[in-house]
Amino acid sequence: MAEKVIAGDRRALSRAITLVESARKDHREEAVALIERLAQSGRQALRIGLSGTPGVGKSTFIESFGMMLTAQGLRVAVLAVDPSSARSGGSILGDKTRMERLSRDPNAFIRPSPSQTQLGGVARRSREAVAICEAAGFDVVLIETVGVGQSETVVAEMADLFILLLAPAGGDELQGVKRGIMEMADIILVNKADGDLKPVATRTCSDYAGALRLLRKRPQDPQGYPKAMMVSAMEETGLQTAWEEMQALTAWRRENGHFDGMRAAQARYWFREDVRNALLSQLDTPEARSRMADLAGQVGTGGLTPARGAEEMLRWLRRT
Ligand SMILES: Nc1nc2c(ncn2[C@@H]2O[C@H](COP(=O)(O)OP(=O)(O)OP(=O)(O)O)[C@@H](O)[C@H]2O)c(=O)[nH]1
Ligand SMILES: [Mg+2]
Repeated sequence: MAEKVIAGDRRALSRAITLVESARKDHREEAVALIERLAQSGRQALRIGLSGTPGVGKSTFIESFGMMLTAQGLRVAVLAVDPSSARSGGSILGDKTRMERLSRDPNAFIRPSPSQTQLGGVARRSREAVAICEAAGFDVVLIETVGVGQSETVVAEMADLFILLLAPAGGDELQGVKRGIMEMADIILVNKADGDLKPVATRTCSDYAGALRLLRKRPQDPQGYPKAMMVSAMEETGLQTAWEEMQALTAWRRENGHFDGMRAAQARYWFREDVRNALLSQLDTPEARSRMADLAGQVGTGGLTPARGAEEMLRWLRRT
């Protein structure tokens, strides 16, 4: 399968992603071996994380930005990190029909997000899907997430560039974008800078440019970054400039060791997350749950102190 993925076989690519999405234990072992083998390909894509609230224009942006890149001869993969399986209308699955031009483009590959509820599991799968697309020779991997709390962090931890898409907003409120999210952004794109919205977009953009300048300087940024810029995904304006900024920032980071440094830090992060998640999953068996419930009952009636109960539980886990 690894050979086929590296050779650019589409079906193998889809099957490889299905494999890493599987929760079955034997599949997991195969997946770990596959990812290990694929890592030897030494190929690197530019991984771009994209976040934004529902309706801001992520799908429209990915379609027009993706089409622009493929027109330049680049191969583009699109993945999604979607923590809630409940989402229907805005899911990338429904989008495959909406991203109509891009999904028909032979130089593009769009993978709907697996329906999942647990962010930890989604994160690992998406990260491995990124690695698979990278080994398959894509030049750019776009990872989309809807802005709902933790998922931005997850995406930022697997991307070389984190792009925040925002809508033009009247008033002086900075759209309630959390400081933590702002601090992750490498480039803010104010979308819908067209028609009647243009003047509002201009003001929103300069508001955010100002807000970005107030943030603490990060070592991975050259002078003038992070940047806020205007685009119109619909009218396809500003996209080339945005792409040039992304490339310039990436080039600088490569030259200054930050690109590799960030990837190394991310690898360490995911290593720790995998250990943490594996430990947590030990609590997620029927036996463990029933043991927990039993001990919790005893703690509730005062038969056991919380500390003693926890000790009992850990001892039980080590035995099993
Ligand atoms: N005027 C204008 N409208 C846009 C632009 N980009 C997207 N829209 C419109 O905004 C609406 C939402 O666009 P989507 O691309 O579906 O937004 P999304 O962020 O993918 O939304 P979810 O998938 O629900 O999270 C649609 O009606 C688009 O036509 C733009 O550049 N200008
Ligand atoms: Mg969408």
